[in-house]
Amino acid sequence: MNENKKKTGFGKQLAELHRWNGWLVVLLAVTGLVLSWGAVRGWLGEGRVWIKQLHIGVGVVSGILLVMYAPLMRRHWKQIRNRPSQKRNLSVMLILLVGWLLSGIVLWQFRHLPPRWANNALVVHDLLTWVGMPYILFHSITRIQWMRRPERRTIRAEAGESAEALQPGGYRSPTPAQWVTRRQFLKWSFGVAMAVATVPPFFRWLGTVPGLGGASGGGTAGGMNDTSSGGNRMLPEPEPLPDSVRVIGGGAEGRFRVYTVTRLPSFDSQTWTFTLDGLVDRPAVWSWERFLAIARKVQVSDFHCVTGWSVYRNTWEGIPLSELLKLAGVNPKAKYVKFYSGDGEYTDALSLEQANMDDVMVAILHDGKPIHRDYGGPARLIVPKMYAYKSVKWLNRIELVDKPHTGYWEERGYDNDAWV
Ligand SMILES: Nc1nc2c(c(=O)[nH]1)N[C@H]1C(S)=C(S)[C@@H](COP(=O)(O)O)O[C@H]1N2
Ligand SMILES: [Mo]
Repeated sequence: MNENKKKTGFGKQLAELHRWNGWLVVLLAVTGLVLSWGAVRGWLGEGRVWIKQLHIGVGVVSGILLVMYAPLMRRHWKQIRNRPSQKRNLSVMLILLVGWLLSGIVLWQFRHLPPRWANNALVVHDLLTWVGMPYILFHSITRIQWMRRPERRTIRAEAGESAEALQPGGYRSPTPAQWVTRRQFLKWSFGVAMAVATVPPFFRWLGTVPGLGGASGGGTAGGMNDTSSGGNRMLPEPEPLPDSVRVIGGGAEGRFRVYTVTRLPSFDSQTWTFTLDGLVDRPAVWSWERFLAIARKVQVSDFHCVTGWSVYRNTWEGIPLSELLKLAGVNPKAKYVKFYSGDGEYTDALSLEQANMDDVMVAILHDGKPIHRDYGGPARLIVPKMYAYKSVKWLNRIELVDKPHTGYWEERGYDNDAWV
């Protein structure tokens, strides 16, 4: 009696944890998918920062749940020792939850950790999602009542059926054949539908993982050297410096994720111009050809996105911003440098002092190739010491101003202080 009561309490506790865990995973899945969905990043704006906080908060709560479950685990495992499918389920869920939790903590605290950790954690977090989400969906959908007990819906007891065959409520168990067919059918058709839905995006994702078909050592990020019709039409092509030709960084390690807050813009050397104006002595507008005539330098630097990915040892060739500013003659009234993207939407700014750091560059080549349209070509800003939201893509205007300017992402909640 006593023993029985205890068991019910234990079972209730487990059921409660299971239910909570279920809802938390749903919340994490929804917020996580929104966060990783590049296309909505632009119009989410500030909302993205909120969703990220929510995702982290829910993640922490699910970690607490795991800690609460830990002391119950031994007993739970004993209880299901004769049920292989439940044991498999439990193991998979624990691996998923612990993996998500640990990689999530790294992504959350990445500012305090070496950048390579964050990169790997992001791959682990994504991979677990690709494997785990279909698994969990399958697990929960095939376990809802209607799937588990198809007899309840369909196989009503015929009048006059023998009483022992009846279950409470006047239903009877299906014959094994009926049961297996319906259940298997639903399960398998659901499984196939899910495979069809997840396999293609999974392979697209695989292509973005460094070392797994994604650009790794020596590779320029997927078609970054592609100057064909899909991208820009910038002629003549820039003549790379010897250090660029030799790719002194050894080839970028990692892969850029293409970000934009507008539709991807395209540029043509016939119409493209680069403007430097505002509080300067000699404002200038360069054509592509004249822009290419300005002396360039080559640098090797790492590139860090605040969302957790990095690309290491990029060999950038371009005009050091300090040289460009010298060329224009900065007026003493100027305090800030404002950057405009040719997408017509994105802007950012640096203080004059930050802008004069020697590795801030208007880059036009990456690993010896013209920067592809998708990655900000023909010219993009590079601020290696700061998170890449400062690195304005499709840069086509620099203005010297006397008041601070709040950039696109800063306007939407990002820190104006973007030091890596
Ligand atoms: N014009 C423009 N510049 C931009 C962005 C953008 O959306 N539009 N995203 C910024 C952010 S947050 C990052 S991480 C990098 C991404 O560069 P990539 O798209 O070449 O990987 O560009 C930065 N510059
Ligand atoms: Mo970013």
